[in-house]
Amino acid sequence: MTAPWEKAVLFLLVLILGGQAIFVNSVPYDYSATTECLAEPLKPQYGGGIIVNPEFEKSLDGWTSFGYANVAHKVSKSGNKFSVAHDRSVPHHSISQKVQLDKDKLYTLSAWLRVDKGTADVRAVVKTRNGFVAAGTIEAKASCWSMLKGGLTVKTSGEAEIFFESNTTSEIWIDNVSLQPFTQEEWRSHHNDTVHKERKLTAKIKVKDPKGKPLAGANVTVTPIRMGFPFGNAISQFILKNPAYQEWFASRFTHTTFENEMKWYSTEYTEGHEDYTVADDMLEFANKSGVHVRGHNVFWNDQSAQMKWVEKLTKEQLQKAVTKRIKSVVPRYKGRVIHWDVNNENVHFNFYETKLGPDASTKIYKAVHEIDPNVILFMNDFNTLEQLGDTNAAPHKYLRKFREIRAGLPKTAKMGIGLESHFEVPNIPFMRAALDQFATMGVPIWLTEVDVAGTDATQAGYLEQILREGYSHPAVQGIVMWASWSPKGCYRMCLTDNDFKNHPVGDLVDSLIKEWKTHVEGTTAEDGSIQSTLSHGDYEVKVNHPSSDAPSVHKIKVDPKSHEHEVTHH
Ligand SMILES: [Ca+2]
Repeated sequence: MTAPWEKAVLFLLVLILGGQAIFVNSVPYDYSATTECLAEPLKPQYGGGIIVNPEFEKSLDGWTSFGYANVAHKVSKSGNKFSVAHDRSVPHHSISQKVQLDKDKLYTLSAWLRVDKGTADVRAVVKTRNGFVAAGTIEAKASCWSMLKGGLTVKTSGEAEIFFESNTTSEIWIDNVSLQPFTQEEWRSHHNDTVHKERKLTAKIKVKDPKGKPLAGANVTVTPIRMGFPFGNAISQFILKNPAYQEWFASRFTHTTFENEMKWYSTEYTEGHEDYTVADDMLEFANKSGVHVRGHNVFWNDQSAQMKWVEKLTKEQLQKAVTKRIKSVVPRYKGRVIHWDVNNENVHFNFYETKLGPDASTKIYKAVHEIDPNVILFMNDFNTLEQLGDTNAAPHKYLRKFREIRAGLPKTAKMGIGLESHFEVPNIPFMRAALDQFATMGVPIWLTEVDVAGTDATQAGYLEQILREGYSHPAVQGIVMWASWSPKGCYRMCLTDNDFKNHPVGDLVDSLIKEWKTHVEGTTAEDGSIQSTLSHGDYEVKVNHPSSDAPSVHKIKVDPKSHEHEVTHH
């Protein structure tokens, strides 16, 4: 059997430059990930990439002790060979391999890990000339093997050393390690492949005359009206009285989230005095503009986001208040919001669990589902893609909470994975590897609050990397940015100034929207049809033919359910 990586290196990319065809070996990206713990590890991705002796078939060749750990070579009952770092008195005493890293490349890392007792968070770390770079974390167990998937880039080219550390001093078992470098061109080719497969399709438009006969030689112009891929931005209540803000927003985005206005502290700041006026008005603006709304949020699990009156309630009183809140906000917006962030920042915080018991979140999700069975119930949290240092929010921790909540819900309940994406400096290979892990859940994944801190020259470049990675990941189904405007500034990132003139990040967003939409013009063939590659979305089709003076105008929707469209010219 041919290993996937062998097929991969046989794949040839043809670049046409100045009329010359150049053949480049391009390694396709392996999007697979395993989030179940297995009795035996799977083969290393890419045959191990640049790792020497990745499967430990040749004893410990290429590997050395890191710190003061002792390293052993072992064989399982089924004959699998692996390494064990033992006698570890501190977390980083481990096993390592020296590698040469290039600052212009992106590295995808994977490894299979196990511990000898209990569980431990095991982290892959790369010691570089500029310090230590974290590349990914997984919870390793004693009974089975867990796959760590991550990645990194480095600031300076040169020798580096990869090792695994844990938050305990138990043995770490390591096997089937892979570190695969990708050039920038290869990384872009992965984006292009996904965009072609997931965001576009070959559409056929057949033009007929009023008698139903194919109309050859007709000039057809296909102009995008609305992007099919959900791409949005948060809004604030300032949009209600500001026509310039309304025009700027509605001409760009298909989806939105209200920054604060649906939150409990906005609709019932004083106990018993509910006021939905602002949220209702914003929803009306969104409906009028054809913009879909993510409901944000029923509750926020952060202690510091609670009203004074809520903090003072007894357990019984809080339970009543929680039920009342659900029965108030969920029916009100039933059918009018596509998602609910149900108990925001579930992974980081536990206000409701602390007050009401460990299954408080599950009960809340269930109650929302019972009232609005069609709304997608999202978990929504930060740092999972953004900060490897925040180990409380690592992908495996997020998934543990996700599975815990899902296990308590009826099978019919639809859940979604919301990744806030408040970035500083993105680690793009890690971001992709984390999304691969979430993709194993088979539910909608959205980047829900994308922004980049800082206003320096790097901000637009980082935002571009993040948005392209999200748009080009096969499992991501929508992106909403967190750049709602207010006269006093934005949360962390403003796309425009106060006159709605673009900042560099705004120009970037506009250029991506332009790139992601497709325009086509052509002439129908003998069979009256024109065929072209179009991005998913709504289009206006204008037909001109010498048989009539005026053009005819039609609307079509291009999505995976509809490849062929028929229009009648006058
Ligand atoms: Ca092995």
